[in-house]
Amino acid sequence: MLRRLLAATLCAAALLPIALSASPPARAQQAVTLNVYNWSDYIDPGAVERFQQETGIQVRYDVFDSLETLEGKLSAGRSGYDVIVPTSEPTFARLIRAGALRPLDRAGIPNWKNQDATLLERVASSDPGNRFGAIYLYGSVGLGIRPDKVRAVLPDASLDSLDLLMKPENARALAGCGIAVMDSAIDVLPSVLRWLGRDPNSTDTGDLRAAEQALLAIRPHVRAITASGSILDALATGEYCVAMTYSGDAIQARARATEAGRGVEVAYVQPKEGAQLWFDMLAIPADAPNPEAAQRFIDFLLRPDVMAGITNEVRYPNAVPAATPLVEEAVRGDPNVYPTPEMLSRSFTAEVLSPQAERARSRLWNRFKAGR
Ligand code: N2P
Repeated sequence: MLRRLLAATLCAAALLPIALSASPPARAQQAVTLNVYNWSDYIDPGAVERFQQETGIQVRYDVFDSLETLEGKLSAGRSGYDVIVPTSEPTFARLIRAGALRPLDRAGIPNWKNQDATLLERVASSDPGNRFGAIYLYGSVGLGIRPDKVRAVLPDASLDSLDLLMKPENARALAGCGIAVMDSAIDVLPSVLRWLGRDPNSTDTGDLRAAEQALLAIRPHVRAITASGSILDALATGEYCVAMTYSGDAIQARARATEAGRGVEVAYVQPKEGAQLWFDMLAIPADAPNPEAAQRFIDFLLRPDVMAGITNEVRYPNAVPAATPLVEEAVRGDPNVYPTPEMLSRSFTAEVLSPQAERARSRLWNRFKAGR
């Protein structure tokens, strides 16, 4: 026993210089580069700059715009990333099960406590004990639309339903002014199944066939099945009348369109059928080259002032309640940004499916893209 204690003490002593070098002087840290892999249009660039200035850690920042791309990059191993932002279900949960993530050391993340306990509990279904991830931002899947253009073509259509996109007669009518769907089976199929009145997480062949038929029926009217990032840009310039995408992306497009002042009006539709709700997590790959810098970055992001700046910029809600009073009134009061309890009660979340079921979904998706 004594020997073990002694060994532990020696070990701690040996670690001491490392622990000390984790804090300034900045000179010792100049060589550290933090490799971040985040969604596109998903941070306040000022926050990254501030982190670099405060810590002396250089940030190399890459972006992706679908879970498929993130999973592809990570499954190859040795991604070289220190911080990634997978959605809690299915990607984050899958990465945990595969042993691809490093447990967070809460002692190195004092701002961990700033997170909303109820939301943390919600994501604990994919990460029991919240060992592997802090909540970054969350949101829903719905439609970015140009209400005036849609009304001009479909004066009687209600603007609160996925019917706008999924009913073939609507899609046909709207084809001329532009329909887009983000290129992600993972984030689109659940809503299509829900619209059909089926289980969003169904693996049943009949359900999937129904989803495929519904998608193929609108396929001739869809102009683009493309990266969510390019949908945001095109929505902002008025290229699409209806685009299936992430909530904050549509709301960012609205803000950009308003700023440009060219008369493009954009709105977000959270489907009344029930929207898919997702949580994006801050996580560290098991083989991250700089896990300590990663922890500092996560801690920095969980600061109320930093989080508020991010929400103001990207129009997604965060899980730090102390940040809410610092968020602009218009953003904080927008039920499409911070969903109402009523919206939440109608929402659903994705689940992890078997690899076989995922493959069936991605084959279905490829047929939708090809249009046959
Ligand atoms: C940001 C995309 C939102 C992330 N452009 C969806 N989980």
